[in-house]
Amino acid sequence: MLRFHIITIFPEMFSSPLSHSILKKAQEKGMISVGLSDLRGYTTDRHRTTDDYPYGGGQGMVMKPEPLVAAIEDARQISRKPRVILLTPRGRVFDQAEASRLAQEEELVLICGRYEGVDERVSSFVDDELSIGDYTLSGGELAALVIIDCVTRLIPGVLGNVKSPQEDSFSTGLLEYPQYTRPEEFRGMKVPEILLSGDHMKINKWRREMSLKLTAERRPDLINKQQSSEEEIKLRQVHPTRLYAALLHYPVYDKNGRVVTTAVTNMDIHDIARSARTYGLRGFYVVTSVKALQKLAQKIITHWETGYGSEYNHTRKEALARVRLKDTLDDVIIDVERECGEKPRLVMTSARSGKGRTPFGEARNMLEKEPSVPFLLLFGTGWGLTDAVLADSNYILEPIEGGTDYNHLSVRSAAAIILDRLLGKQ
Ligand code: 9D3
Repeated sequence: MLRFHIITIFPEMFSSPLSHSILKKAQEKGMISVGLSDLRGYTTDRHRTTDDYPYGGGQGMVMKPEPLVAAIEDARQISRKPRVILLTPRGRVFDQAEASRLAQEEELVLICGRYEGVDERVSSFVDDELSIGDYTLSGGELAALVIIDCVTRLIPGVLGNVKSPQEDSFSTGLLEYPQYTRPEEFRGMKVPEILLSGDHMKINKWRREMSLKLTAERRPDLINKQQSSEEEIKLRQVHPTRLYAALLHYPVYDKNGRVVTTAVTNMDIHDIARSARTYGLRGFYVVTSVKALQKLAQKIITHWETGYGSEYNHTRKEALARVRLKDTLDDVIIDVERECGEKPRLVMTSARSGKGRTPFGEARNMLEKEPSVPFLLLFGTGWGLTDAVLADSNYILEPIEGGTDYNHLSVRSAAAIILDRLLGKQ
C-alpha cells in the first residue's frame, strides 16, 4: 500500500481525477490511498491567510512558510517513513525512472504551491523538489495528479496485465509501435498486411522495427539516454544521418567586408528545403533576428505547409515541413541539443580556401563513422559567414571549385552540391 498525502489549498481539484478509472480502482483495491490536507486548516489568523507580499517587492504573492511547515510537520508525525516532496518549476524533472523510484516508497507527501512561488525557507523542510516539465502551471495540484497517476500504474497488481508497465514505451526507452483495430480498411487506409498474417514472430519483429524507426525519427534524444549499446547500434543503423543545415542571414559580410543582415528570400528557403529533404537532413534552420524577415519566412512556410499551397503541392509541403525559424545560431544549437540530447558539431562552409579546410571525402567518412553525433552545416548568405562564426566552428569544408577564375555560386546551388558530396549516392 502506497500512501499519498497531499498538502494544498484546493483539495477539491483532486476529487474527479481520483474517482475515475485506474486511480479509482487502485484505491478500491487498497493498493494506494490518498489523503488530502487543506492548507487553510494550518493557518492561525482570522482570514486563514496562506500567501503574502514578496520582500523586496515585485509581481505576485508568495506562499507563507508557517502554514506549509506546520502541515509538513503534521504529516511527518502521522507517518513512519514519509518522503516529502515540494512540487516546483525548479525541481528535478520527473520522468519514468523517477516514477519507478517513487513507487518503492511507503508514503509520499506532495506539497502543492500556488501563486508565484513558495517562501525559500520551506525548502529546508522537504526531502526533494520535483517539476513535471519545462512549462508554467498555475500551481502544483495538476503536477501532483500527474505524479500520482504515473506512480500508481507502476504498483504491481494495479494494471490488469502485470507485464504491461514494463512493456510501456518509456520503460523500454522506445516509442510505441503503430496500433490498429477494426475495421480492416478505414477511409481507404488498410491495416498493414503483416498484422493480419497470424505469424507472431514476424509481427513482433515488425513492431520492434517500427518502434526503433519511430524513435530514431521523432525522439533521437531518447536513444542517447538508452543503456544497452546493442540497441543503440541498431537504432543508428535505422537512422544514419543526424545532419542539420542552417542558412544564416546574420552575421554575414557584405561586399565591402562589413557585418550585415541580409534579406530572406523565397527561393533560398524553397530550394534548400527541397535539397534538405532529398538528402535526408533532419532539419533546415533559417536564421534571422529581424522580426519582419521572420514573418516573411513564416508566411512562405505556412503557405506551403497548411495554406492553399499544401493542397496544391504535396512534395513541397513535405520539404517545407523541415524548415525551422530561429533568431540566432545559438538558438539553433539549443534546438538541436534538445532534439538529439547533444550539442551539434559545427561545420562551416566557405567559398574561400585557406588553412585547415576539411576535404569533402573526410567529412563524408566522419558522418558515416559517427552517425550518432549531430552535425550542423552552416551556410552564409551575402558575401559569406563572418570570422566570428569561423572561430566557433569545429570544421570548415573546402570550397567548391569549378576550375575557372569565376567563383560565384548562389548559396542554394552551393548547398545542393555540398549535400551531394557529403551524402549523395556515388
Ligand atoms: C515568475 C517565474 N515563475 C517560475 C517559472 C513563477 C512560478 C510560476 C508558476 C512559480 C510557480 C508556478 C506554479 N507552478 C508550480 O507550482 C509547479 C510546476 C510548473 O509550473 N511546471 C512544471 N512543474 C511544476 S510542479 C509545480
